[in-house]
Amino acid sequence: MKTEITTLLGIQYPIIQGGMAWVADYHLAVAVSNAGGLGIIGAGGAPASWVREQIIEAKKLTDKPFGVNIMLMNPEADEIAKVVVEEGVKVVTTGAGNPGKYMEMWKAADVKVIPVVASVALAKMMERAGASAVVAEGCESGGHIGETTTMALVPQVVDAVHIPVIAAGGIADARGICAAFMLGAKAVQMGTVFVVTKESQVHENYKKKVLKASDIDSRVTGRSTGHPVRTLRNKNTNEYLRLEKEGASFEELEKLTLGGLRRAVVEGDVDTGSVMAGQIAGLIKEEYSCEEMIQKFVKETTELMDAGRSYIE
Ligand code: TUI
Repeated sequence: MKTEITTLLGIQYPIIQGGMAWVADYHLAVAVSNAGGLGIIGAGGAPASWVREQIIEAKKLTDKPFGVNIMLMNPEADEIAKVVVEEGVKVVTTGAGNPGKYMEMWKAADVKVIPVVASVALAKMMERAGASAVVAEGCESGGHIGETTTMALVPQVVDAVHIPVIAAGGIADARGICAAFMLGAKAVQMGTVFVVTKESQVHENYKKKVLKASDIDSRVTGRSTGHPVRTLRNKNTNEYLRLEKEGASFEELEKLTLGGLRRAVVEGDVDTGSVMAGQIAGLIKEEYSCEEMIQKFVKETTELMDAGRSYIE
């Protein structure tokens, strides 16, 4: 399954694991990279020292390329941006902001930069700034999201830039991967499917909640504050959405989300915690190892691609 992205990154399959805060640690990233995809360590809101330790552990366990995702709202983003250079990380993805101010430093260090974008405007700006590729992430995704769906966003970004585009949001099987290729993407990034893999260190309650979710179980909180976040519905989202409707202040709403992701992922409090997951959670019913899952995707994607002509008479 060679594409512009597998060549660019030196990986076997065009499958990238999302850099999910609190979830994507070195265990998960190494499992995905060793299975032929691109594993990513998600810095999330963690300190730079944690990110450095994770990179060091990952290097002990794989010779394959892996990446680091820098969530740009992290107060230590400036330091993390330097850590990835110092530790010789080959690929950096960014989220929740514009990484423009780091681009020169990363390019000088030969780091491949792949910003996650939710709009054509940011994709074009990132191409001009020297990005190697972009992830076009639709609002089906879990966590912090933009406005536009994957189906609408990906072809518009593909037409707007010359660098390869990676599709994300709402993809969790070979059908989604094929659809992404049809939209012009050269790879996919998936998050929710990797949350429930055997190598994922998230609390068992979190995995169970994702595996039990149906198609209509996600909610978007924070639209009123300008920070929309998709999570699986629970006591926390009910309370948040009620307060948001009543016009609660940013501070009041913030109190509900603060630390919520850690509470859900680490402590397993999936009632008052923040269970970030994409709309595709309803499709995910089984726990696989990363190797099993990636092999299944590759086999089924190849079969579906070969069967392509049979879809029209
Ligand atoms: O970043 C993500 N997803 C995330 S980050 C995250 S950590 C978090 N934890 C608690 C509350 C809130 C966040 C969880 N999920 N995806 C990539 C992404 N980036 N989606 C949307 C964007 C984005 C949005 C606006 C990128 C840039 C942007 O504006 C750029 C500008 O011009 O400033």
